[in-house]
Amino acid sequence: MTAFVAVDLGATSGRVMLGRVREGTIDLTEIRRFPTGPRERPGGGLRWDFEELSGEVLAGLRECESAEPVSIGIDSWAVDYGLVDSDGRLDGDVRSYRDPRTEGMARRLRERVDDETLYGITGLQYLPFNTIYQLLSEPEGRLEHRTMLLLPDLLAHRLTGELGAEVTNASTTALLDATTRTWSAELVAKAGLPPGLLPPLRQPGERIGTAPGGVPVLAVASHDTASAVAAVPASGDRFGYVSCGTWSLAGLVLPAPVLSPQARAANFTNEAGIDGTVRFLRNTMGLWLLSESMKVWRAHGRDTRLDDVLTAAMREPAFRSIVDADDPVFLPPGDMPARIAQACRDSGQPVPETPPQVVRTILESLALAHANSLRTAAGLADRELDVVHLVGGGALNEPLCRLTADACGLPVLAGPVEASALGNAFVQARAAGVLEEVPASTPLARYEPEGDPMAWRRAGERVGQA
Ligand code: LRH
Repeated sequence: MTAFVAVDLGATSGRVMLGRVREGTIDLTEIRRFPTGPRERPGGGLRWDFEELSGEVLAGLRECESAEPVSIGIDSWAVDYGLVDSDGRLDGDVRSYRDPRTEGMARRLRERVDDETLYGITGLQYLPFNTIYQLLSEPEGRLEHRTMLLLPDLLAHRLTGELGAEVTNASTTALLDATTRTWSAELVAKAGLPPGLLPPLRQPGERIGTAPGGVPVLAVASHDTASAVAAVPASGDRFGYVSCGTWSLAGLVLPAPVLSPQARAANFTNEAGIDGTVRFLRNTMGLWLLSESMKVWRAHGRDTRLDDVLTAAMREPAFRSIVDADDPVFLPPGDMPARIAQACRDSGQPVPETPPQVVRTILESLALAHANSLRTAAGLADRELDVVHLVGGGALNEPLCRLTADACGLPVLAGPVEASALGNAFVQARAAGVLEEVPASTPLARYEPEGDPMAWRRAGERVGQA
């Protein structure tokens, strides 16, 4: 049996998985799981503990040794990076995209590159934390004689000593040309970044080097969303997907980017996928709204179990209060229920008071955001959709899957849950020549749409969704 190690780092937890290929399928076994969340350093912003992260990954890799893996692949959340000096040492910390340091950076960039040009080159959704804005917020001179490595590339560098930038994740920096899939020298120059900052690009499936212990490290689709979408068990082109974890990424797989003014106005992204595909999607807050709320309730000593609160939420009246799940006010860590309450107050809706009421608001708002993104994507790309695949941790959230089906007016197929790890292992297995197609994993459940689609439309209109 052939085994591959998939290191998959999410913004709340990371895991080292073994993917064993057996009769055309990949069996995933979790070898190690650890929390990853960013931490506030007094006076120093919100940071990931890279030493702790790489220690966990190394420990996980050691635990995989007896399976004699063929290769190792690493994927993680996008946009964040470390700076490596000319001796190959990590200089400073890896900052979190939730750190407010990028405030005002979009304005600064706009003085040098207008929005139309930026979108025309990168095709990237405006998000305040895109790497280009993080780089612009670095202190004067800090980028000189440094190489920027996105997190999976930084880990690969720790394992192999090799420098590079895997292309799917590089496409989230706003420095990659979405059409040519090469770094945009024009943007690097206009943004005033040192020309040597960006390392050579590498493609999914390419060998990076050798890890301690002698196992090859392969570039996979190192952006977790790219790996998750590579694992969507769909065929044809009449499907949409929602990769649902900390974030909800809802959209389509396309053969080429859509760089139209309409796509820019709708704030759609064209991220690079495997095999030259494009992930045409919009990024919304996702289960972060729920996990941050749960954190607050638990901190206040409420014995809140997720399953109980989800069940209770579904007994609350429908469409009482809706929020815009895209609103940047929900981005930083902190008191989520209070921010949701404020958003409802500001829009003249009843204020959700109890955890079930807050959770009902979150679930409906997320389902609406999913439906809105998919409908807009289909319109912009001139596609018809028959089905929605919901992959990632959100596939375990039954009410959310059900409401997403209702809001979209389409069946939802839920699963796989570990889509990123599966896509990661798949790219390795394909490079090793032991699999050609992503395994058609059995969905956890199929949710048929119910209820009145117009009621969802009207609810969406409350938060400006057409
Ligand atoms: C999901 C994700 C998403 C990015 C965000 C920073 O984990 O990679 O695709 O937009 O994190």
